[in-house]
Amino acid sequence: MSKSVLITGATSGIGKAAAELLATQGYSLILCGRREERLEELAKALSQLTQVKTLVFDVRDREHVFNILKDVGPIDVLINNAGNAHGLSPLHEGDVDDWEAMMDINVKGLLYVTKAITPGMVARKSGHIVNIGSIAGKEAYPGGNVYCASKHAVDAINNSLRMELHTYGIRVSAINPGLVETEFSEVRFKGDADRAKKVYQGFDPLTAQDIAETIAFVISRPAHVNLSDIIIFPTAQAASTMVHKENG
Ligand code: NDP
Ligand code: 8X3
Repeated sequence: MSKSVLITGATSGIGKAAAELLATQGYSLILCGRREERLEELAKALSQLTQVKTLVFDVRDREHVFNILKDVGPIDVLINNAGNAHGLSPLHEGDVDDWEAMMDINVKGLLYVTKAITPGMVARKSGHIVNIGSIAGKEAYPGGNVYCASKHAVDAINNSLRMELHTYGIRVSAINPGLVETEFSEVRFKGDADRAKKVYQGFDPLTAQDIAETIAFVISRPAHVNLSDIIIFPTAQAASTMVHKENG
């Protein structure tokens, strides 16, 4: 039987690219996100290749998360990908609603989904959890404050989970990308497409496909191999604040 993979945040960027790639590799998919139309469109396309189910929910809605995932069936691979940055202001100018969103989505949402899925993995003594962290979970940068805190939390959760679950034969892996050109910056800058575009100008950023390929590699290692913590940069980036751009 094909392995089942649940992907949060499958409506765009990294999650969508992962769904598209994994569909070609014989996994059955459970695709999650809030934008139902996008999910259905993707499911329709990928159902030519594999079995696809969609679940529409906001990871912040604790009760809904537990209810909707209660009957999801055995999940072999959980890809905790849903998340975003909201704003890039110094803390003293920051918008508290943005902070709430990042902590609620990137940290608490990831926890709710993981709590809903993990008991089944423990009972079956098998499974793989892949957490999409960030270089922002390894370093801080100006304006990153709460986003960095949320991704540092993902880093800590990833490490604790691995220690808690390795005795059950469950793998826990983190993939921590640098700059990936997706809808991420448009969300961060609240729909300001020009400002978002500038983030990725003057160098070759990572693509969602690059991260999808990394996910596919991580989950296709033999059962005794766990790639526990990966940092992946575009070649032009050496740290959060160090990007070599042409013309400055
Ligand atoms: P996108 O904005 O393209 O995708 C974000 C995804 O998260 C969407 O599918 C969105 O779906 C989902 N999402 C956001 N909020 C919620 C919510 N409240 N409930 C459910 N789903 C939600 O960005 P990326 O693909 O770049 O981001 C994916 C992950 O990668 C994030 O965790 C991000 O922090 C991380 N990352 C991104 C980097 C980058 O440079 N792009 C670098 C390092 C890490 P919908 O809106 O339909 O709910
Ligand atoms: C996304 C990459 O540098 O914008 O996590 O924080 S960055």
